[in-house]
Amino acid sequence: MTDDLFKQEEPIAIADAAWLFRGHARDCAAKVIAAVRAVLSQAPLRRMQVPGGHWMSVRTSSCGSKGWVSDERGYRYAGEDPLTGNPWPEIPPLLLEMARSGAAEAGFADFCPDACLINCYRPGARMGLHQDRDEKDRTAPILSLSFGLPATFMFGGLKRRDPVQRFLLEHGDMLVWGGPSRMAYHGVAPLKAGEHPLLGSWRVNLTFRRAG
Ligand code: MD3
Ligand code: FE
Repeated sequence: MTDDLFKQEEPIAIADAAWLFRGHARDCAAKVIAAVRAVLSQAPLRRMQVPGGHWMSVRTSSCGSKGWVSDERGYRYAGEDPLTGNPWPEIPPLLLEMARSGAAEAGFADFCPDACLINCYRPGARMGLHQDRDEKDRTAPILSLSFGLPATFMFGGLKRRDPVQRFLLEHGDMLVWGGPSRMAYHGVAPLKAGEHPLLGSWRVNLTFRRAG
């Protein structure tokens, strides 16, 4: 019982300037999920096509002045949702504040994300090893929040062939990536089936970025 009171306070350094805050967003998860649902009512989840013609297994949407889009022509950030033709919904104030304060806790003052990518995983969905290189401003960190079913996160180095570390990302976990780790290869192993009390058979991951 008392253990709970002291748990998950200290961030874990997983790489140079990369921090894992276990359970950071657990207590406000229901509010976060409500805010995400409101965004998705304006900008529905969809599966994106990637260059080469395949379809992602992860379902995505975005909020912020920029949203991440992909089609046969490539990946990019766009001001409008190609599905609706509308600007992306604004980042809900609660989420913006969590991103700002979380980044500050990891030592990144004045993080001002203009894009929040919403990644939703059903069992079997995965994300292959990749770098996030579509953002113009790579000095800004990337902050991620995970909710729902746990996933095995894969974290490599600056070269595709560098060794990969694996660790579990669970409901409420926050990761902050800056400095040299900002360009590290990373991915998500196929999601295992399960039931989460708040999200059923889903994993939801939010990543806040400065797309520029
Ligand atoms: C490490 N998303 O959207 S979040 C992505 O769980 C993405 O949906 C994963 O990779 C997900 O691009 C992982 C953690 C994460 C996000 C961005 C990073 C780790 C990162 C950027 C650089 C290094
Ligand atoms: Fe990524």
